[in-house]
Amino acid sequence: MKTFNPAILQAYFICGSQDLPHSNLFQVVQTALDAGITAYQFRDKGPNSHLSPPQKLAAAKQLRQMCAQAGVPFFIDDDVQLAQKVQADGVHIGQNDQNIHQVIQEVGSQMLIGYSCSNMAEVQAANQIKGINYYGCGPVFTTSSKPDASPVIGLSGLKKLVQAAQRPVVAIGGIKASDLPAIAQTQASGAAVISLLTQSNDRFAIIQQLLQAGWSTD
Ligand code: TZP
Ligand code: MG
Repeated sequence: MKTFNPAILQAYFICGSQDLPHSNLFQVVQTALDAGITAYQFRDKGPNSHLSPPQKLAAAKQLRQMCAQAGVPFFIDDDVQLAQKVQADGVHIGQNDQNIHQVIQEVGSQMLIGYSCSNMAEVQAANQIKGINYYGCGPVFTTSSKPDASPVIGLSGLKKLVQAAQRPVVAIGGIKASDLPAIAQTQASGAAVISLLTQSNDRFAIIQQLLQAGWSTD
């Protein structure tokens, strides 16, 4: 069993090739690791991904190693097979991805499991499922990184989901640095971000702000 420390949700960086059309994925992730992100998720999907399946496997292997070297948990989005191939620390599963019960059965004893919950019904259903470590709740704000995102829930929606959740929550979707104190006030355990870091020219400063937002440690 992997032990799960909710503090890994504080500064949770997500990206894949589709998020970095003009820069080197490995360099960006290495900078983020050096600056202190607490988790990294390789999420490579959609029409703008520019990795073939073999390139995706090679990238996952390299990113996995970089995270291990930094002592930062490495998650894979929506691809249990790939996560197994590279011995990821965890998988993140969406409501429309592989069935969560199947995933728990296949890898729950080896890997951490995150699950996306965008509304109260999804949180309440997820609370009944044994073996999930955290929920990703959002989009809190409008996001341009996920074209098929669920409706925006806002800070008040996030707060309600955090209250109902029987697991730690990482907030996601359209989060900017100026939003972090308000997000932390909802008692979320952290923020998961793509564009806040991929589109920043001062990743170090942003990551300090993520780390210092005053997260709930419940
Ligand atoms: N799931 C819900 S919103 C989102 C995902 C993967 C995208 C988050 O990206 P950004 O750029 O931080 O809004
Ligand atoms: Mg997904």
